Amino acid sequence: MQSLAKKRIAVVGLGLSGLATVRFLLSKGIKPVLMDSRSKPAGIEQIAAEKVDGIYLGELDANRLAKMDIIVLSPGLSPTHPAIRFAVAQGAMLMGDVELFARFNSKAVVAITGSNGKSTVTMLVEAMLKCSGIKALAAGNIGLPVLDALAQPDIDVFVLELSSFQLDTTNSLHSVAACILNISADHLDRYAGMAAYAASKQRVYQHTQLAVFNLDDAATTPEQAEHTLGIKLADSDYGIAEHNGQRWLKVAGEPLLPVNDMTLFGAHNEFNALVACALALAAGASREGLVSALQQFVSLPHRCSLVAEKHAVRWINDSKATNIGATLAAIAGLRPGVSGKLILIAGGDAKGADVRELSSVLQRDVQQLITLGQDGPAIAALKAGSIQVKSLQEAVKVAAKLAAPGDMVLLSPACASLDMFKSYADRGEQFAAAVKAEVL
Ligand code: UMA
Ligand code: ADP
Repeated sequence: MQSLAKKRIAVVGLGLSGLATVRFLLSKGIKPVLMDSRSKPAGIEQIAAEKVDGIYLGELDANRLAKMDIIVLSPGLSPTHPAIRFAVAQGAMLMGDVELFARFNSKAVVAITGSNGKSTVTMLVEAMLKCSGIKALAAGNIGLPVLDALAQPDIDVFVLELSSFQLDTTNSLHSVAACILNISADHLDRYAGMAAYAASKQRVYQHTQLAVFNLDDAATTPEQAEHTLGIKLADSDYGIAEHNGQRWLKVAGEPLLPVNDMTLFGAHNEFNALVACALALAAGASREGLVSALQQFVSLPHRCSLVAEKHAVRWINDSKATNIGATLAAIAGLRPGVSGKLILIAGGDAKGADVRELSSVLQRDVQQLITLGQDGPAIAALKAGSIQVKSLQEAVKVAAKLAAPGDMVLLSPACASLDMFKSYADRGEQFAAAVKAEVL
């Protein structure tokens, strides 16, 4: 993008990625116009007004946007916003921060998307590459904006977690390997349906040298890619196989390490580990690097983490389960290890998903359901004897009264947190605090 300096550029959205975009453009000597539909976006005080070409807050001004050559749109805003649509119809070029990254990046990229498991796989790939002596950096949806990552010196491989929102505004990202881990209902408040959501995810395979996909999930099959690698646990090349009397991860046809030597547990994490191995090998990792990373990996917080164990009751925080697929995976992974009742705390903002997909698992694997949040009543209606509460603290109190030795209390909401909390992390922290206050 040699001629960027001569363009009129608007950065729309002043969150983490918008602020990183502003920093990036300023570093190139470009003064962007800034906009945000909120009257007081959190990061506004970080911007020196004299350095930019105007800051416009509140309802997006379609006419001003239409005068732009390029609009860099934040992922939290939909490209179908009427003001954005109008500007694009008038000839403005729309892109996201990941597209801008792609146009300026010259280093290898591994790209990871999916409804669930993205952060775990992203961190695993980064760890595998680092353990192989390769300078890798995880960025994207995981938290570090890609343009901040691009500014860091001496990186060999960028490991990018990409959301469907980011992929919607990305066209020219080249990668050495890319994957869709799985596709289950999520963000249906923004997409017209599952087909549109899946099409957005498929964009990760554009310009990849190796498309890694989930053989058990047809929607992840690459629609266009030169080289593909399908993975499932029962597969013979990348899968789980008996070896020396134990279950081993098998990678590229050879046993890698016993599953019990991994710090991660549950079937979904065995799959995540296999995918991470395939992606990391494609980016130059060694098999020794894969093994070290899998043996040392420290689980990310709020993902099936043990908060407390008291009177033989385990309290598990899976606040990161913000959609139905994640909660189903958590229950499938944890239920076999519970001798008593599974008490599930769920609910929040279901983002337009059909919560009835939880129904059979609620009947079969959950003995007591406690619900909260705006879609709590719809989830409670799926199981007889459910208890609806008004707060997470109340949910913990109710669970503590019902729990007996051998039971597990699992916060795995199947919903976004934003109707009641600042974020999934805030929800997980409030849960942990309530559990500690109640039972420790
Ligand atoms: N917003 C407005 N008006 C605006 C701009 C934003 O109301 O003009 C709202 C959005 O609707 C959203 C919030 O502000 O509720 C933040 O949106 P944003 O686009 O400014 O977000 P950033 O702070 O830039 O963070 C984004 C990703 N957030 C989203 O896609 C919503 C972060 O992923 C990511 O870590 C960060 O860029 C760095 O790359 C978070 C996320 O929730 C974890 N992702 C979703 C998910 O994982 O389900 C997709
Ligand atoms: P993401 O970044 O896509 O939200 P995370 O790695 O943070 O994914 O995991 C979020 C939740 O999704 C976890 O708490 C777990 O319950 C579930 N999960 C993780 N990996 C998978 C997978 N491969 N398939 C289904 N669910 C998964």
